[in-house]
Amino acid sequence: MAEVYIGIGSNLGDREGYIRKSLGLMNDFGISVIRVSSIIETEPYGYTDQPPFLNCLAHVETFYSPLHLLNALQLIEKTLGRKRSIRWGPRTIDLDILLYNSVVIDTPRLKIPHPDMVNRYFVLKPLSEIAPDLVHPVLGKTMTELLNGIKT
Ligand code: A4P
Ligand code: MG
Repeated sequence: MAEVYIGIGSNLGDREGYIRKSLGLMNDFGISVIRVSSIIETEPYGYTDQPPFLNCLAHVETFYSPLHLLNALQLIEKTLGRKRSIRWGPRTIDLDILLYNSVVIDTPRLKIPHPDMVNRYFVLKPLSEIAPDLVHPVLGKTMTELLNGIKT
């Protein structure tokens, strides 16, 4: 059984509804949701000409391998009407694998830990809420330390 943290974001339509539905679909797909962080509203990061996001994070347990998990999450995104257009652009739902046990993967299709998570408030804030002492497998720092590192 793997311990996994999944970043969830939505900035189109009924944002909270899409987040709730994605959590229900994860459970249906054998991705057991253990805990969900608070939902926070954040300004768009990267491509900024788009509506604000609702972001949160789910701690899940699953028997899926990392690649199978990615496939399942992409199927859930598709089910909830996600259309891939511009990179970092608006979306009904975005499900990113942030951490999978202490696994490190660096392939074009899948990168774990998520390479940009350490720069993102909307990832580190909820991680610090539900897993403050969890250690980043590459950087060796806790989520709280990483969050403090990006505060100006
Ligand atoms: N991929 C590689 N590693 C992973 C991983 N760990 N988890 C690949 C999920 N997918 C991973 O993603 C493109 C490809 O990344 C996938 O096909 C998969 O094979 P995508 O979801 O199709 O496209 P994207 O989300 O537009 O691109 P990207 O680079 O994944 O963007 P992010 O990192 O998802 O960022 N601002 C705020 N405030 N809140 C947000 O949630 N999100 C984004 C998107 C930008 N700005 C934001 C937010
Ligand atoms: Mg994504």
